[in-house]
Amino acid sequence: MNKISPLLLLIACLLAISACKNDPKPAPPPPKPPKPQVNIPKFNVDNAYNFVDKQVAFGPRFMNTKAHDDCAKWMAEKLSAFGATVIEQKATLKAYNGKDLKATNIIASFNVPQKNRILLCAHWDTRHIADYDPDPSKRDQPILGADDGASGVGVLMEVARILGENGMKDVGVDIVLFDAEDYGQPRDGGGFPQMRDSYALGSQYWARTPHKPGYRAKFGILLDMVGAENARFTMDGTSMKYAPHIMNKVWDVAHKSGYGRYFSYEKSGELQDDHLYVNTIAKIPTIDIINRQPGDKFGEHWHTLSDNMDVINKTTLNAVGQTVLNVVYQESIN
Ligand code: AHN
Ligand code: ZN
Repeated sequence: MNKISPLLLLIACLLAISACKNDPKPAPPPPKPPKPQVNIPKFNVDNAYNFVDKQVAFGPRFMNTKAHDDCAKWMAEKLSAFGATVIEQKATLKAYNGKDLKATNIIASFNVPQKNRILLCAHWDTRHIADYDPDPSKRDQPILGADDGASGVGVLMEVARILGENGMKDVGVDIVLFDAEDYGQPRDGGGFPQMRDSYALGSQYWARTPHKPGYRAKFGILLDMVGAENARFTMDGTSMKYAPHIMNKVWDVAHKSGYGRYFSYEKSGELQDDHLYVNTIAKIPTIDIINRQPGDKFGEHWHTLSDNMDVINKTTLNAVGQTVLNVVYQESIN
């Protein structure tokens, strides 16, 4: 008589089912969806290096020269081919020596309708005189500007190619290549009366007259002299005055990405670079990633005829390019 009555079994089953149905305990929450992860694309440093080399191959690229205008055309065409909306902003700017400089700022925009924007910038012109060359007889010659000019542009052109190929979410990017940064008055005046703010004429113009009236970006990053082997990016006083939170953010990303040896938390003196005018005139908090050696000196090759492809180092270009990409794609999830 060990048999369970079929009737009892049925009742037990029904009870079990109803117990389940009426369980007062809320169902356990479904496992949390993983934090939205974007796959951050890999910076291709060979492309960046070739973009630097290509600019240098045009020769010295200062205003009112054919090499300058040919390089502008190449950059604008390349950036369009990468899928950017490109604006060439032309202006005639008065130099310390009285010359009228025919300048072109190049603006390459991605995800144009997006209001939340990041500004990435560099200057593309090169200095007309090697006024710091060790050989005094050569100080009137123009420089190739592989580091001072081409390096920042080369990195940003590769960033542009990647943004065009991969797209981005919840953020737009404007790459602004400033002209007429480096036609500043030499230390000795060059035989002309002292002129204030004689450097960075292109960025001063753009900051007063942006490519779109009322242009805003959440923050900006300027790249200047980001190609040398021993580059050391310190926290300059101008960036720290106007955009300390951006500087800390970018430096932290660089360290987390494994590029801490280039990005030093050491503070350095204030700098009159393009970012000064983007901060003070356009009022966009903008930092400068710029090579500063001990004593706040620029690299040995600075404003000399040695600023050629020999100083360009792929490991440095990669550290900067991947850091910038990581910052941009971090913004696209936050
Ligand atoms: C001056 O020397 C005034 N400013 C440094 C900015 C600069 C020059 N960047 C490249 N060349
Ligand atoms: Zn320079």
